[in-house]
Amino acid sequence: MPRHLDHWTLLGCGALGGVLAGLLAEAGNQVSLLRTNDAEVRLPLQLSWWDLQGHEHHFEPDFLQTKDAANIRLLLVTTKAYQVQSALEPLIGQLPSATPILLLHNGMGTESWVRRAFPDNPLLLMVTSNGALRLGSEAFRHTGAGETWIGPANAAARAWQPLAELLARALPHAGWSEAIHHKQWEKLVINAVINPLTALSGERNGSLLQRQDEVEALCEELLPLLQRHGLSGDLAYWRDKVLQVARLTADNYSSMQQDLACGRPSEIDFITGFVLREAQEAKLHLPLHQQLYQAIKAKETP
Ligand code: KPL
Repeated sequence: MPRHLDHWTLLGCGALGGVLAGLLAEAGNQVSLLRTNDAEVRLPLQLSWWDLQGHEHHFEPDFLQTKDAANIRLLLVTTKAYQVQSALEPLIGQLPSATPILLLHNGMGTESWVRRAFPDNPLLLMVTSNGALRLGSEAFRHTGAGETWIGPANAAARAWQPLAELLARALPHAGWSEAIHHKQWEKLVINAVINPLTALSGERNGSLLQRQDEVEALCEELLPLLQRHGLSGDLAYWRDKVLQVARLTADNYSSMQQDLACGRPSEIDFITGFVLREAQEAKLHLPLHQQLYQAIKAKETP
């Protein structure tokens, strides 16, 4: 089993990153936060987070900068998808090639760049349905228990399967998946339906329970693409899967709704944009998803 498994360095500390940092620290792992940009950090860094039972926790992670890259043994990237490249770029040639990189974000499409930039590092992908909320720059709340999966994106990553056990000690449910791309696609379908619809309406996820025809039509358009990527499941399967998440997260605002409401860029290029690029390659037309993409882009750019 590779050494230093219990020292995690997190790049990106948004809602999910903050909660993961808290859960990992609570389970006895050493947690460091890395900044590769010049953003100022107030030290000592004190993170507060609230668990699912509403209990408050505090901890003080180490704070690392790009110059400390040689000491990073395990890198968990939890930035938004559109920040992955700029956040990792300063680490090219600095990060030890034996250090595994774990990518965790909504959407797909960052993997090929990371693969090119860090060709020798073990590359793992992570998918989670845990809910998290950012309450302030250093305060987070775990809002929903979910499943977490990690799996290999290259051959070197296969030796890192024990990470799944380590995560399982910290998170409600975590496991290893050799079919991690399928897990990513499943989450992608959910995000491609729930996120743009709620971001445009400004409503909570539960509002989609009254819009089942639209949910179904969006799922139907995706079916040929999903089949092409080896995902079985008929229309009823995908519609019910999306509606189940809408039901379980009924009181939540989707991340895209929150991003647009706060004037931040959205992850649309890595969710619907990724879907449309894949569809184009397969010569498939997805007019409803195309419309959603354009509508979000119009709302995103003032
Ligand atoms: O992942 C999500 C998101 O908001 O990005 C869902 C599952 C839709 C929960 O809100």
